[in-house]
Amino acid sequence: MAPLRVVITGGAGQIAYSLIPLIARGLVFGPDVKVDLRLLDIPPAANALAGVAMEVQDSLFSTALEGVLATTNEVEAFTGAQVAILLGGFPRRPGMERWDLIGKNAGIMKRMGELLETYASPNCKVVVVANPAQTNCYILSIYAPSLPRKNITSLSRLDHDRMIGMLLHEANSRLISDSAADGSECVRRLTAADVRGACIWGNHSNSQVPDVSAVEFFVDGRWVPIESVIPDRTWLGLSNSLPGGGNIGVGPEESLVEAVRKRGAAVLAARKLSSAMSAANAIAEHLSDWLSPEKSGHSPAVSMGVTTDGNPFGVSEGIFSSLPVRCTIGGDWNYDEGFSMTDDVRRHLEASVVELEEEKATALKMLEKAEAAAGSVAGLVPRPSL
Ligand code: NAX
Repeated sequence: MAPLRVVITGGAGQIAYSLIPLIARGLVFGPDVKVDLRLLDIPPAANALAGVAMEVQDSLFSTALEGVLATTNEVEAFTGAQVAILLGGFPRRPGMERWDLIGKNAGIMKRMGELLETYASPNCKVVVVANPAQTNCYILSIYAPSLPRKNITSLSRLDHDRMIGMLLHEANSRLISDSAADGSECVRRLTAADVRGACIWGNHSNSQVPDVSAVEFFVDGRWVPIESVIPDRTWLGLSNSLPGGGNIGVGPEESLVEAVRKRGAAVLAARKLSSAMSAANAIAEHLSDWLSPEKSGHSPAVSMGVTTDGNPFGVSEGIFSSLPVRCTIGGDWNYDEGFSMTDDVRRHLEASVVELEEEKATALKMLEKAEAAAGSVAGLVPRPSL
């Protein structure tokens, strides 16, 4: 079988550095799938990229890696790409407004869309990680109009996994201290496979809505509701004590919701670098649930940034948002219609959707401005369905 051609933009960056070994060891696309890896970065990062290529060679990856090309030539990188992992973006600099960042990255995503449209495989599967990830998906969808919109996704799995990690930490502490208190045998530690029903809704930003209202744990051979293990409704964000219902993100102590929203900032403050190992792992999980022949069709509901067109949750169409999906056999996914939203979650999601719509409008405005400045007379030609 011909190797799977995978392009990673931002190949010299820190997430790529953690992601490449996962791909090369067969942990993303399956152990039997050979990968032809194309690492793209911009010319100022060419030396760093060459260093990464040297390290790939020195690592003697033979399991899943058929070849690796490190290049600053966009066409070479995107030609025939069957999977595109878009990490490359403009970083936020001190003093830079959020809207400036959206404008800079919209320009990069416009170019990525054009490359996908012209050079990639017509069924290329895309995961956008570079921020603002969901809005970047929207820009891609305009400039790669032939690519099925379902093929364009963004990473919200890191937020999802952060929430699961925090739930497991809390649940295991409680189960262990309960068993010590009543003198029973040491309990089995819960793992990620023992949690279901978690979802991140909305934008990959502080407005995201981490939702545990349907979470269940697998304890003593059966699925039990979250509150039977973690009865602290305030910490979980399930309390209805505030006027208007619910207290998502509000409370005297940091709630789970706030902790998930601030986790990226907490890692950055501690490491002086943004999340990379966990981001790479989340990308690997996102892709393997979606595309690995071993896992495809067997995954539980997960959070993915996807098109809202035709969604059953009442989220306005024409944007990309994190929603619960189930991956299906053959590299497809469907909305998880079994998820019902509480009124509280819906209220918070509406605010996040407003933010996504504002980001989209800003990105389009910035692109129009850039095109006008470049003397383009063509202007934007949005897809007719928008
Ligand atoms: P780095 O700054 O380490 O790497 C980014 C790389 O992209 C650099 O090597 C840069 O030269 C390259 N690049 C810039 N413009 C490019 C272009 N036009 N074509 C190709 N390469 C280009 O960032 P890293 O920590 O790897 O993070 C990558 C992106 O992921 C950032 O935008 C970051 O904000 C975003 N994140 C998104 C997350 C999510 O959950 N969606 C979480 C992790 C991460 O923060």
